[in-house]
Amino acid sequence: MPINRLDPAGHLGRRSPWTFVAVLAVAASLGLAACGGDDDDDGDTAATATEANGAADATGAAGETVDVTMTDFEFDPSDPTVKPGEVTFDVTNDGETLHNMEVEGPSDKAELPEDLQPGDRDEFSVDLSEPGTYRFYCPVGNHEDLGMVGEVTVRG
Ligand SMILES: [Cu+2]
Repeated sequence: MPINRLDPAGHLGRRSPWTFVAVLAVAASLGLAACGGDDDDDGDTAATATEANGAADATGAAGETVDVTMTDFEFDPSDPTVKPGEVTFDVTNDGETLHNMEVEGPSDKAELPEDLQPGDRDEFSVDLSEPGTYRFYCPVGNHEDLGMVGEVTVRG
């Protein structure tokens, strides 16, 4: 009887240290997890920044938009700077004749789907995921020669 009582006590006695070790192990792993969590947070911050850039590269929705005003015969701004990605040009014709805007991107050209009537506004997107400087101009008539040219700089 006393032995039976001692035995459960002994088990408990043996169990307790193990339980204590288990608690330590859990605490340690929680501590590690917490440290890991901090590391993950740092990693997430970097990953988020990378993802943001990746998203900008991959989708027009996340890309930069540049507002451009066309007059007779200039672009304003004529030298915008953007982040790499799919860039949208939101273009307004404040001139008194038809204009358009064509960007010679690294992989392809892009322009407004139709020449803009005076007072009209439209937008188009172009893949500018490669850093560099890309020319744009008005393809209507001789507007290019009249000064409707510009350069968009894509930051590296
Ligand atoms: Cu023009």
